[in-house]
Amino acid sequence: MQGQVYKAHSNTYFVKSDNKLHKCGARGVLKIKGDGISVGDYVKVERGVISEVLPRNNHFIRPNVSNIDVIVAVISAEPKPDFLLVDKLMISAQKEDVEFIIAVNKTDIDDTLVNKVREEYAGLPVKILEVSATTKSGLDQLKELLKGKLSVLAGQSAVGKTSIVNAIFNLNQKVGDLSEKIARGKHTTTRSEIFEFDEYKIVDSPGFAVIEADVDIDQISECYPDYFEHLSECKFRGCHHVSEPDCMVKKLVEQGKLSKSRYQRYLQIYNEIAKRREVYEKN
Ligand SMILES: Nc1nc2c(ncn2[C@@H]2O[C@H](COP(=O)(O)OP(=O)(O)OP(=O)(O)O)[C@@H](O)[C@H]2O)c(=O)[nH]1
Ligand SMILES: [Mg+2]
Ligand SMILES: [Zn+2]
Repeated sequence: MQGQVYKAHSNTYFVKSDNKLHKCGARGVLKIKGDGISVGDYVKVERGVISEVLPRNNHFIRPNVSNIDVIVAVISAEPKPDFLLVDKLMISAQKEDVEFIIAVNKTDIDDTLVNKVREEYAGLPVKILEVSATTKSGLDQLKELLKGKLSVLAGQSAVGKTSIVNAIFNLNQKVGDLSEKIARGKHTTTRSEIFEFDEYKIVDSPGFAVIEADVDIDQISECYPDYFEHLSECKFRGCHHVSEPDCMVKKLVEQGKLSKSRYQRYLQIYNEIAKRREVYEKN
């Protein structure tokens, strides 16, 4: 039998095949490898045991999902928006060549954040939507963009990812209490899982404060389309736009033609990746 992994609970996997969910185990070697089996994987099952993971179109570390068509980064005014996280999600999407959407949620309590988001991500290949899980405003438009695709909702804890899935599918899953979450750092959703409804397949994922973009230092600037288009105007061919002289990206940031805050976050991500490589090379 072949099918797709819809959810994974420690060593048990639920594989959808012939419109049914089958509870399966997995061969030892597949479990040991960290990225052995993930939600979204197409797998071969023999006698109730996953024996093989078929080649993936793409793979993400956090949330741990594969074969994704579109990433929806959810943000809200409360909890405070984390643009660093949005940037990292966008880097992953660029690297894996996956469509990227930013859903600004909770517009029923704040309608100003969307302007900031539009400014910050101007000219980039991203669709920015205003939604509210509470009033359901904007959800039809979001739904339209997700039709026929496997999408994943990602973003900080308590931005309303599960609330959006509930509102779209008229479900009644547990959502968290915002104040409790911020106080205790508790996540309400603990595992990624595919929800399927007609032509929609959506992965609701647990919120992460930090997410690792699986990119190397030489690849990161290529994951910034707004910087990549100016690379030929930089003095150095492989310019990282950090400490190189005559860098067009830095010039445009200084002139206010590229967002200063996005560039500062770029440096932060760049340094994080550089540090990780140093540690890796030492060991
Ligand atoms: N006012 C308002 N509150 C919302 C909206 N969407 C979600 N909330 C509230 O935000 C809180 C967190 O919602 P969740 O859906 O649990 O958030 P989550 O992103 O799934 O959080 P994790 O599962 O921890 O990652 C709950 O109290 C929701 O009622 C919205 O559109 N407007
Ligand atoms: Mg949730
Ligand atoms: Zn440069």
